[in-house]
Amino acid sequence: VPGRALVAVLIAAVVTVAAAAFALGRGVASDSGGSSTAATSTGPAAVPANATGVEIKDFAFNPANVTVKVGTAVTWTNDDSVGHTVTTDNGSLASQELQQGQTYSSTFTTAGTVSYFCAIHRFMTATVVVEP
Ligand SMILES: [Cu+2]
Repeated sequence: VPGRALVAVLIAAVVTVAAAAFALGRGVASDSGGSSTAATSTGPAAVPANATGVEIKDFAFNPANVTVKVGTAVTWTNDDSVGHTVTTDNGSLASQELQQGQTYSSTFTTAGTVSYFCAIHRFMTATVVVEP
């Protein structure tokens, strides 16, 4: 029956528009947030594919070695109660002293291996391997 087919098409169109509006709303919300990490962790689509995280915990970077593609943003989060830094000798990474809960991010735009350390506790060393 042609009439019923038309109704089905209309319903499909409305659902599509609603889904698009919902997705758009989520995008705008996460862009304007800045520190909306908690809000955006509710769905897998909210976590960018070109981002990864390193936890600083118990005087160690975890994982100590991460491999990422060029263009990837790495975010370090200090979960220790003492301050740490994310530092390289050449200054390519130079965080402030991160207190508990604070984060530092850097986007890696050049392939290669970046060895870094905590400037306060020089025994804390780790690497980021950046693949082309
Ligand atoms: Cu440290």
